[in-house]
Amino acid sequence: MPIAQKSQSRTPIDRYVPADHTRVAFTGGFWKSWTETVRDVTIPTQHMRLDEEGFLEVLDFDKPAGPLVRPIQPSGLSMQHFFDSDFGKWIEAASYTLKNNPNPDIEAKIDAIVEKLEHGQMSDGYLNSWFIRREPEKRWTNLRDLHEMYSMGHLLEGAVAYFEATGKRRFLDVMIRAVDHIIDTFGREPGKLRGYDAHEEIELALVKLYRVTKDPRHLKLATYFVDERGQMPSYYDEEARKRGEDPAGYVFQTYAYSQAHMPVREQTQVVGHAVRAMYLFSAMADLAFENDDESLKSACDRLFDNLIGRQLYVTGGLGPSASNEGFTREYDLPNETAYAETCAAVALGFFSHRMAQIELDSKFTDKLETVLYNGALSGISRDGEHYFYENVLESHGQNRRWKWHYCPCCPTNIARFITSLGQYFYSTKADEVAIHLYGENAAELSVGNTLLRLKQTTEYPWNGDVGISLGLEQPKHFTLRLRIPGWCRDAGAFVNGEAIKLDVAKGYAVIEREWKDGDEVRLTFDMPVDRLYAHPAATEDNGRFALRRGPVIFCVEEADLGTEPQRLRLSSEGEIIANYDAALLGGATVLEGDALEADASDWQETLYRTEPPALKPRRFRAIPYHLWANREPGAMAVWLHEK
Ligand code: FUB
Ligand code: ZN
Repeated sequence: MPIAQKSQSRTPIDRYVPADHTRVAFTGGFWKSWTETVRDVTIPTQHMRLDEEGFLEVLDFDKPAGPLVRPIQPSGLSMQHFFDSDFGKWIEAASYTLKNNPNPDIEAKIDAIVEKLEHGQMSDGYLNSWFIRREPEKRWTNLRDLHEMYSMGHLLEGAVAYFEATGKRRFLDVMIRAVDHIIDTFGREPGKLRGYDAHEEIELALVKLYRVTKDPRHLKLATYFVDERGQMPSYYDEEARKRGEDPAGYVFQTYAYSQAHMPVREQTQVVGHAVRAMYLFSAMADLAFENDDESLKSACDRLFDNLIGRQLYVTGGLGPSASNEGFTREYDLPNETAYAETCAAVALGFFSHRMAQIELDSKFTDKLETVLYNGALSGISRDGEHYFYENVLESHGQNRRWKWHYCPCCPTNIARFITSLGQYFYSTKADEVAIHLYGENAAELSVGNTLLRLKQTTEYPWNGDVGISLGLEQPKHFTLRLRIPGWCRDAGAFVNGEAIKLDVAKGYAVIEREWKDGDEVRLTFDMPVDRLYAHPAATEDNGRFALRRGPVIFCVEEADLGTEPQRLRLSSEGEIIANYDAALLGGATVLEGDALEADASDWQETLYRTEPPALKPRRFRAIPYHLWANREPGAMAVWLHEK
């Protein structure tokens, strides 16, 4: 099948560039304590876990490989095949903190890993601790199952981040040599393998590398991997036969598992493994941006719409099924068995954010905000050192946060998301500044050649009042685009105290004028408590609603209720009040109201009877979903039964 070509008559893609996260400081408000906790607790403790769990030992290239820390699974993969990815992501997350908060101890730990990687790297540039130490003869023989490029991709992202934070080139040079080796090995040129890794990741990492090196070969390789994906006959069939295996014996049965069942531009439904899908789509958005590729942009649009229209949990979680760590049928959104991996929610943040740089539309940044305040943030505990891999929307108390995981891909992913958070708040281009997210911070942005100092003063997401002050050396004419959140039905805007009529384009209020130092914009977003109902095809949620206030989705926990929240019946109309509780897990808004509880007191040993249970009135309290499972064990529900 021919590779889809860029349309000649395409509309040029209008691009925004994200803020430099090191120039966005969370000086107070909601994100201050989260970013500090991740920097001061999460990053150091993750290194401790990597060490004490035996992960770092895989880098002792001079020693014979010891017993496996993680056994081989039926797919042929051990988690240990991709331990390199965990160092890569940890280095990336840690690096994002270093510029503004130099930390010689963390830097020394990164340097020690880099030294070992450099020492172990093969003379042709190949770098993967598993294959170098255990099965050198098998390298590049199973791209379908064994994650070689996935691991290298994460090391590459780590190397780029570390170089940008410290200016040290050593790790970057190691990884450029590894990429040179991949360029020599893969591609359409005669003598090369026409392969691509089944776990996407290297594609977006290569775009990051290209943005640093400006070496067109790096962009070309990323483009090749994305264009080659799903071409038939399948590389994975051919590769399996070369290994002497019958391709029909593939454990996951379909290459849809890896979004490799058809060329990416022909895909219309989001399928397969959720993290893989989001990494692929992030790379596609990157390449649409870099290559001005309208056909890739259209594919991303279709897939994004399919995801948010039919396959996304209300929390921004995605991928309901454990069996493929991913998608099943549309509208299949079970709550108690939701897989909704933290990595997938974080990666949807990556994808949404990238889409917003190509086309400024709040449908993208609304989802970025949803994952940020809900389905991704739920993946880390308030103390910063316990995690969820699966982010269920309902529990009977069996789901507890863990200190480390059998497959610890999620902790470093949520860490890198939060340590680079500033980039998601703002974007700029020529004479425009876009504000995507709200939360107290102080930022320095470049608008053309002008330095703009922006300061948000707000209690968001607990309160919908946002003050934005502008600092400029001299007056400057530019357009400010301010996201009006999709959840908000009544928004107001004021410039220097005067109400202005909202001119909204694709969900962003547009204010074009000459701005001067000291100008103040104030936004007011009405934040009532909303009851959200799901599409009837999402049958698990029939007869239930979820509570949302602003960007935050709430849940009811047994810790507040004293019984299982599944027993509650809530009215579709009764008043639900929002109160700020300073004592709750560092401070959070909670919702309180009247409910009915199915009374079990007259049932004794009866399991079934012809009379329904009596309903007794009581109060209930709901807390932000991202804070659940930070107190004593117990049941939880996001979707509550309607009376
Ligand atoms: O396979 C590598 C990572 O581990 C995936 O992205 C996660 O889903 C977990 O399986
Ligand atoms: Zn994960």
